[in-house]
Amino acid sequence: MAGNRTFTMIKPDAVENGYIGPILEKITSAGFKIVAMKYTQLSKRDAGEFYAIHKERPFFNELVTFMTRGPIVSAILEKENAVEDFRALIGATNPQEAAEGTIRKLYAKDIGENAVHGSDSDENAAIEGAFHFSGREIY
Ligand code: IDP
Ligand code: MG
Repeated sequence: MAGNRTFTMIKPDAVENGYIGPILEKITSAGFKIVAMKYTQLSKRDAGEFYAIHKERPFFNELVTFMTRGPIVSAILEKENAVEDFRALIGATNPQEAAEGTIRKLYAKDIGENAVHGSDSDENAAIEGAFHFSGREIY
């Protein structure tokens, strides 16, 4: 059975462009409940660890530089079928290929600076949520 939580980040490009409000509006309008949320900035070490699966990819350094250049919003979201539904809401990794009305289509520039993160599995949603939230928060 599909889980009911996913993890997201509003990435530095979207924060810089003033899109925190519009993106949160899209998320809550789509029926996601915000279970935990914070405004923070990743260190290079944190970003490298978070994206460790992409360590061997040619864009890894660019990705770490991008994800650490300014503040982000990280959040745990709740909804039935959360992971799959949230991936549909954000759209394809490359905004040029993202469906009309998706968050990346509306607010992202390119495949690197693509406005939002969304977990790709229930397992990764749990790992990523735990990475960003200590467990001392109530959620
Ligand atoms: P996803 O975020 O849609 O799951 P992944 O393939 O897991 O996409 O890639 C993680 C992140 O790495 C992307 O969201 C994007 O910020 C960055 N990225 C992916 N592919 C490229 C690329 O070809 N060039 C630059 N950055 C990329
Ligand atoms: Mg991914």
